[in-house]
Amino acid sequence: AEIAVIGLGYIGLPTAIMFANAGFNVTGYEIKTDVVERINSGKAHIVEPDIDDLLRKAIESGKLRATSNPADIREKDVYIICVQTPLREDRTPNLTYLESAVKTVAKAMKPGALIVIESTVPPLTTVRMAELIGELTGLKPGRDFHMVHAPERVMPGRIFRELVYNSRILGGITPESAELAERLYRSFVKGQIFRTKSTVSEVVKLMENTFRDVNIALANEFAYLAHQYGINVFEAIELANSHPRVKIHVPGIGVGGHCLPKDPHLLVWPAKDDFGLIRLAREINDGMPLLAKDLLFEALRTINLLPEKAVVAVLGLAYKGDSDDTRNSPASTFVEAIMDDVAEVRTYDPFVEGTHGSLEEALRGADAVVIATDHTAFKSLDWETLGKLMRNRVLIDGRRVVEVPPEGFVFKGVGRGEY
Ligand code: SAJ
Repeated sequence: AEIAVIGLGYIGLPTAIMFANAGFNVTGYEIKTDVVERINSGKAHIVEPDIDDLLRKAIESGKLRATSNPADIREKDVYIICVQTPLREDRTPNLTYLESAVKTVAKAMKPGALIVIESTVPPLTTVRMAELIGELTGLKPGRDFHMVHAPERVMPGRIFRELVYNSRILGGITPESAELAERLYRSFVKGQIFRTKSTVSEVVKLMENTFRDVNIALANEFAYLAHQYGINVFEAIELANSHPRVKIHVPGIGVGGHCLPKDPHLLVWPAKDDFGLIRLAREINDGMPLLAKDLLFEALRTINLLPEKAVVAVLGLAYKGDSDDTRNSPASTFVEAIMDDVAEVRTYDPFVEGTHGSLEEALRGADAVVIATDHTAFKSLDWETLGKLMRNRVLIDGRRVVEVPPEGFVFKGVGRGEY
């Protein structure tokens, strides 16, 4: 079968590579022409373990080619849509990328084609998109073409392993659609494959991330409590988790990335009723950078430094450890939240361009350091030496990176009520 993958981002590119290396002829369609050029020269535009080797293999074998020309994806057997479905300012889903991808496919496809949506979408979207294709082409969904929602469930940083070994949910608009998709995905998936209806797979995907978001919100609420009672929330969580049926998540400076901050909103958006728990969890998690801000200002008060005089160095810009992805990063929210109140905000991240190119430069003459991302490299820093570069020594840990507060620092951390 000839495959076209629409959208070559964090999910589309790895998926295109997997199908190409499984032996399919894959055309990757992407509107950003600089990305297309890069990929065709064998270089990935995203950071992910093993991606460069696997991409080079796919390009050199001639099985994968990227293009910005819609004519190159005409009359393929399979279309796999991997475009983003972000939120608008008002927290409603922006489906314009998806709709435009679907229209591109409708123009290019022939009868009998299988169309797969891997993007995370609000419930009922796949059925609606099938209807839209039907209107645009005059073809009948389920009879003249097949359509499936096959949500991606991979974790950045482990994408190639999880693409192979995770189980996969394939939601068809008809049973036959799901069967066709199963045959396709079996070419590289070693995990279980479950077939269901498209609305079920849409809900399943959104429930998974909502489950994680709500659980993190609970952990974050426990962190607030720990400050009230003067205890270390991490010690309490570890002890609670020794119970056989308790598994509390990890509190921190916030919940970022492209999925968790968005998916709970997508889940409830088409529903008629209001869903308080899911919305409240989002609010708690969105508010965490402000707890970190409070801790910073408390610490500055301890050393009698007015915020407007303070030089603050933020370590980490990525939304999570050892990633270069800054989408919805709590670090950015934190920076914005303190920007107008302090003299200077500096940023340093080993994987992302910040205001300063090295940790030492960022810390020289600074009054406070705030750790906003749990990069492995931050866990073994020599604070005694780094402290000597600083004008004042305030250390705020938003991510449980510092286990024992270093000597000579005023230390505060999210959930660290004991200091
Ligand atoms: N975080 C916490 N506490 C925790 C776990 C995470 O504060 O206990 C924070 C992280 O620091 C980060 C954010 O949450 O800022 C999200 O990170 P993550 O590692 O939970 O998830 P993502 O966004 O990298 O990937 C998630 C995964 N979903 C689940 O684990 C249910 C992944 O499997 C999905 O494929 C992905 O979303 C997606 O694309 O939907």
